[in-house]
Amino acid sequence: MKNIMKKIITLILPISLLMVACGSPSTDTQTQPETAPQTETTATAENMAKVALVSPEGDIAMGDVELILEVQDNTSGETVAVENIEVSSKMPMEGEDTMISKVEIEPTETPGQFKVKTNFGMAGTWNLAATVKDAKYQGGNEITVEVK
Ligand SMILES: [Cu+2]
Repeated sequence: MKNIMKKIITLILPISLLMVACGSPSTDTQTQPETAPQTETTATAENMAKVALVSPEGDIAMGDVELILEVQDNTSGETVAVENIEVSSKMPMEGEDTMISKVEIEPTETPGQFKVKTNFGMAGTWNLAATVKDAKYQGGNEITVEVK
């Protein structure tokens, strides 16, 4: 019985956290799946990659944005043509629930680069948590974006 209650609580908690959005209309914020748990595959230095923001280079304005993210080999820094990436777009709020924005990811003509569409509904610091989804490569990191 205790275990069942624990399960129910851990299911309800994240949902209730997502119910409240701050600052922007609730239509702007949508549920994103949490970052998937690490796969069982053992990672070595040869198949670790990171995700970097390549565009835009300057200031990012509030509202709808199109970003270009690139997957790079951790060791060589070279672009890696991975199958896909997962990205979440969140703004941590002091004393309020984290704002979570919808993210759309499309491949570009350049292998290893992805077009990421999201909405920065508020000025301030946004965190893009990126995870590599590929049979050979793995890795993930957070990209911090200052929105004006
Ligand atoms: Cu906010």
